[in-house]
Amino acid sequence: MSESYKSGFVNIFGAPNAGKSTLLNLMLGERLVAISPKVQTTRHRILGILSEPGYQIVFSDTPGIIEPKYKLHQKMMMQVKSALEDADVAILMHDITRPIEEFDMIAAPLKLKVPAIILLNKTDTVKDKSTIPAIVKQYEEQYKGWTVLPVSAKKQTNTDKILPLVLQLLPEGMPFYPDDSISDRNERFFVAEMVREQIYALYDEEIPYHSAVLIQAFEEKTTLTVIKADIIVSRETQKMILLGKGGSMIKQLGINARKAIEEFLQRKVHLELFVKVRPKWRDNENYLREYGYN
Ligand SMILES: Nc1nc2c(ncn2[C@@H]2O[C@H](COP(=O)(O)OP(=O)(O)OP(=O)(O)O)[C@@H](O)[C@H]2O)c(=O)[nH]1
Ligand SMILES: [Mg+2]
Repeated sequence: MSESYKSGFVNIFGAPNAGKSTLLNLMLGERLVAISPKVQTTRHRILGILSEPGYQIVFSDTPGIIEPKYKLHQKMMMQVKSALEDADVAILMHDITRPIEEFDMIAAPLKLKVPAIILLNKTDTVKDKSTIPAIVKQYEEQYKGWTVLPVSAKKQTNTDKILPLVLQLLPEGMPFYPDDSISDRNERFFVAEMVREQIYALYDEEIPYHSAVLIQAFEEKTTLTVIKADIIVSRETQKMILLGKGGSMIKQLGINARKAIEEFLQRKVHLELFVKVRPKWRDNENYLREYGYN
């Protein structure tokens, strides 16, 4: 007897830094979306599409849920809202070492009407592993009907259980995307994200939170791809920090970002970065739109 085809939207929600983007990359087996130890790395809803014989899962990575302080944050939470609206299955991620009350504060306002899987992530950081079953039980009792799974997305502990769980909950249906597409976003988007990821990795303090990356040119030449990108910051002082002494920091940023982009595009890349100051861009509707935050 032939099995029916399954397809649906599996949207990942949680607090900043829970490991949502790490999970998306793990499920796709590809370094698609940006990850960093700093909070608020993801600013968009980003689809990651997994097509296999018999099913297509359209995962959505979403920004960590926060109380908005800027228009940028409001846009980020709009992205979360859109993911709430079309989810067939929700994955709620939470750092297992954080209190359950924090999870409640995130989960309750979502008012989920779809089946959910709670992933208690970062079990590798739990010193006394024997405490894990009791924590899981606490969530199971509070969230009856939802499956609770302790995992480490980073160390890939227990993560082989995620896909079967998702497939159990996935509705029957036709595929939404061609089976060779991996995302709804184009190469330019991911290239900008890679520059941003390297900014998160290289700079401390407020720099990453004040930075946006705008691809100005993306030209495929015969032997390489020429990419020109603007890095937008809010203040002149941030520009100085980005550049570093004698341009040393931006040079390093360029090298790191180029390596990541070359790996992604599987092509040689020539990358030029320009730093521009746009005061208060995070609260400016026009700038936000220009930088792709809709
Ligand atoms: N120790 C440990 N670290 C993890 C695990 N999963 C993710 N991380 C780390 O946690 C940090 C945040 O991971 P992300 O995947 O960027 O988290 P996110 O939920 O997408 O964060 P935002 O986009 O800011 O909301 C990164 O430094 C990851 O390497 C895990 O299982 N164990
Ligand atoms: Mg993320």
